[in-house]
Amino acid sequence: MGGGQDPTARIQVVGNGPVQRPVINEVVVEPQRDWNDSGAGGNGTPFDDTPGTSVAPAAAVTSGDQWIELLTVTGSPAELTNWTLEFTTTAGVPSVVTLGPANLTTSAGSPYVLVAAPGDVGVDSIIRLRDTTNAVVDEIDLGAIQAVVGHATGVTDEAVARTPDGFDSGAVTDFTRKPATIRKPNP
Ligand SMILES: [Ca+2]
Ligand SMILES: [Ca+2]
Ligand SMILES: [Ca+2]
Repeated sequence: MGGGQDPTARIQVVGNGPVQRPVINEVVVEPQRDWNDSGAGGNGTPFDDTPGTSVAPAAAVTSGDQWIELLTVTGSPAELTNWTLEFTTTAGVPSVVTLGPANLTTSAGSPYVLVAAPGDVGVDSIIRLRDTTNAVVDEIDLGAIQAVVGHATGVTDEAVARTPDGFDSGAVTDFTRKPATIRKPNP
């Protein structure tokens, strides 16, 4: 927690700051919880706000529990269909995931759209969102962000999240470590 936590400054940023969509809003690439409900204690619906009860380190918490939350305009898969998400895997291999209804998790009435288990995202990867013309719509550099905010140490700092929610000035400092808020506004 640094000087950026001053509540007055935060209110000013919400009112005047750049908010554009879609953006990569929150990322969990060092999962601390069993988001895909592969172990005990979940509700049987993967990647909702009732994960399994296992907490890392645990056999049920793996790269299969990673997720990337996008804040969109419509919340519909149509907005992102045939867009791509690029990242580097933990093995250092470039990976491109083409988005569509099959790999986007949406919630009725919500602009938050989830890419669940995109595939072994390297913890210091650059993540890029490209539209159907291959233009980069958003890009985040986890290595640069984590050089500032550090790596996940537990459930209370599991996520790298835009703060305030959706805020995008292009700076590393748009992101802080937070408890995960999957498919919901960042606190
Ligand atoms: Ca799991
Ligand atoms: Ca669940
Ligand atoms: Ca969130």
